[in-house]
Amino acid sequence: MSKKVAVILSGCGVYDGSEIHESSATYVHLSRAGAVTQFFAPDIDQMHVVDHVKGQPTEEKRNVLTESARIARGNIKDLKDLNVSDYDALIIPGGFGVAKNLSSWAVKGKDCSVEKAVEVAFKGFHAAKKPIGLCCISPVLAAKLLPGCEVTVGCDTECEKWPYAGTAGAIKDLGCKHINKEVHEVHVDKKNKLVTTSAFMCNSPIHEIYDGIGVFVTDVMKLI
Ligand SMILES: *[C@@H]1O[C@H](CO)[C@@H](O)[C@H](O)[C@H]1NC(C)=O
Ligand SMILES: CC(=O)N[C@H]1CO[C@H](CO)[C@@H](O)[C@@H]1O
Repeated sequence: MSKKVAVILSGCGVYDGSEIHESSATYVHLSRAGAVTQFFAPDIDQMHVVDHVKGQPTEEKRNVLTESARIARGNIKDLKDLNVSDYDALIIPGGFGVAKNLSSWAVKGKDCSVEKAVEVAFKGFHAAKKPIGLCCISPVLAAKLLPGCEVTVGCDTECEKWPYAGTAGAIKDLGCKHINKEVHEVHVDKKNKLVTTSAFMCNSPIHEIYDGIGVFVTDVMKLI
């Protein structure tokens, strides 16, 4: 029987939704591993819509589920209908949508709230001892929901290669352990069945991000 993996998206586009390449890499590597992917997203408005040419917010309104459906090729369900017993693992790709729509991390940092349906899904998989994979900025969800857990978002010292290294500090402030890892590496928190990798938190060529997500997906599958 093929393993079934639920993937939660947060919109379509790095600055206001899911990072498209991370989502696509996840989908490709899951397919190669023989898994069946089912996408989910919350049926809510995006915090805002960013013009990806200008890098500036526009006046438009867009819906997270509708936008995520573009990446999912229509293979998507409302997150409130996710039944943990139907899936073997959960993966949440990165992108600012995680910090703007799945949580308010972009605005409030470690004092953020997490979207209710995301919290229910996350805690459901964790309670069922099913693996959870988080990449890029998504590990902040684990840091917020699972105090004491171990994650990586890459490196905790800011430099040209690691422009978002401050995130690691905020994760530590939440009482979690941050482990420095390269873009082609993952950290596995065995106790919590949590697999994390930096992906685009690292300023590195896209093929390295793609390959890192390959390792990440393989390690999530191993924990099933
Ligand atoms: C979830 O799925 C299980 C197994 O298929 C089923 O027994 C249960 O009733 C479902 N829960 C909900 C809320 O639909
Ligand atoms: C958790 C969270 O902050 N989600 C927000 C995503 O964006 C919408 C639209 O602004 C808000 O309603 C949600 O609260």
